Amino acid sequence: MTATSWHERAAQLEIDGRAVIGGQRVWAVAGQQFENLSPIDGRKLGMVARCDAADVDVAVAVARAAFEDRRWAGKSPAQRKRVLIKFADLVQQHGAELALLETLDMGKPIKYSQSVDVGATANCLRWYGEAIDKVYDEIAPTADSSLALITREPVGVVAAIVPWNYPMIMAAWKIAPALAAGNSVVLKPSEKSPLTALRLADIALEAGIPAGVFNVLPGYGHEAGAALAQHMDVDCIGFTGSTRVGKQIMQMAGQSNLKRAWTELGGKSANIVCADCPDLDAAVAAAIGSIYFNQGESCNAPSRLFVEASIKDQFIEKALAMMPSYQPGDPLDEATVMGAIVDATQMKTVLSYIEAGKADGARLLSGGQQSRTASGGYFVEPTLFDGVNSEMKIAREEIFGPVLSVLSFTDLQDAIKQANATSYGLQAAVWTADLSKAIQTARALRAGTVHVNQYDGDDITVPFGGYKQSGNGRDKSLHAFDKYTELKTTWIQIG
Ligand code: TXE
Repeated sequence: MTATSWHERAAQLEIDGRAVIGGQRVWAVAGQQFENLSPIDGRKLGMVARCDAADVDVAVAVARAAFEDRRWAGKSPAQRKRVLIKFADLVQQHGAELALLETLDMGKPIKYSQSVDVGATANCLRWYGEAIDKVYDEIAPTADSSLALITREPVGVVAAIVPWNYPMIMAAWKIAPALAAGNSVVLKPSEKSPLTALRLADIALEAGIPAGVFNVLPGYGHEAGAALAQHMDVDCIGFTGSTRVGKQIMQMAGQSNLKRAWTELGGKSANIVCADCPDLDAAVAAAIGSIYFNQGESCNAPSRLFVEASIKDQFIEKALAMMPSYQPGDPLDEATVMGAIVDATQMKTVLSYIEAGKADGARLLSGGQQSRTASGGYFVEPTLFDGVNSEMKIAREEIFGPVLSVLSFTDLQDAIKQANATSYGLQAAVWTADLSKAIQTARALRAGTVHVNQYDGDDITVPFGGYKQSGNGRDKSLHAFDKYTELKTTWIQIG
């Protein structure tokens, strides 16, 4: 489709901002709404239900009832598999609409909404559907006089609170394993990007997920989100978002019913490029591509680039040559690779970090400005700082924008030490042709994922999550079932 036809389609879109509870589209009990604005041009997309504690009470009661009567949990894994695969197929059939909603709502390029977000969402639903009837329980090696069965059961009512950077994918990472395992779910999307989550709930119903099993409540974090985290009848919460809110979620879980709380939080990932890097062009392309992808709004973005001093000038020269291809463009143009920042607040945050970098004495080599101001939207140029050190604010805090900081090193052990000198521990990378050095460095890096000679390793089959204040538990892979199931032991006396 051309940019014009995407714009025409966007103009005809009808936005339904009502919540989905018990299979019905409903406004918030108190009748409150909020405006949904597009970061592409500031245009109002529609009104959305501003759900709060009263709506959470209704949705959790509906989800509990659905869990108790076993309308979903009581289906065989093979039956749940069929429904989830249909759900995945329907997500693909509705792919153009979902991609358009995602782009309009949070500003990412339509090219990636289609190829990455829709594809990964469908793949995630399909994979957990496919997996669930292949997971076996266990029998413990006890004495002959007894039999001890170790079985997995759904935890019950799962609340999922997700952010705005990959609205559909983050929702899928929570709901797919939770639903496959037989739970009921209440999903709260970010107030900055609620639209695709609401459509996913419609599509789930069409696929055959029984009403009440998957509910979606749009609303603010301190209202609907906090009410879910504090609720006495929510058994488990799966959260992705900032470390600040992740800490609050764990406190609220502890102060209420000790619901299981799983958090996937921020990052400040280090990418270490040694002078013996086997392919410098690939290292430059990965460093640049990974920080500017999704406008830098990725928790695993490699925002700290450690380059060995002897190759730094060469590396930066090659990096600067790539910058023109990452200039922000119209997100509805299929050629665009850098879209809009999610909203004015986030754009101001990113620009203020750029000012902090300059004030701290980092050298701004490229970008640093707002861009496409005439559009009425929120765009920031891809930005590259050299001469950064680990004490600077831009090297310590998560920016969540297209800002890359280059730090140089002469001693690998010192680079590893600096890479680990952060409260985060989501991802890291090392580039070297020396296998022993690669493995030793990968072992020393305190991160949930370490890449060697690449940064794009990503598959639904591998766990995703962090060490330290990047969170606990893991999304993706069979390990995600650990979060949404309880282990039960049943002792049986024999003879
Ligand atoms: O995230 P929040 P924000 C980081 C990133 C970004 C910063 C702020 O650095 O610049 O966080 O983004 C809900 N109780 N990440 O403010 O607030 C909220 O409604 C319960 C990293 O948008 O953490 C939304 O649904 N819920 C990150 C979700 O939490 C609450 C992705 C995330 O919002 C709540 C997003 C509360 N008190 C931001 N307050 C990543 N790791 O991918 C908010 N929420």
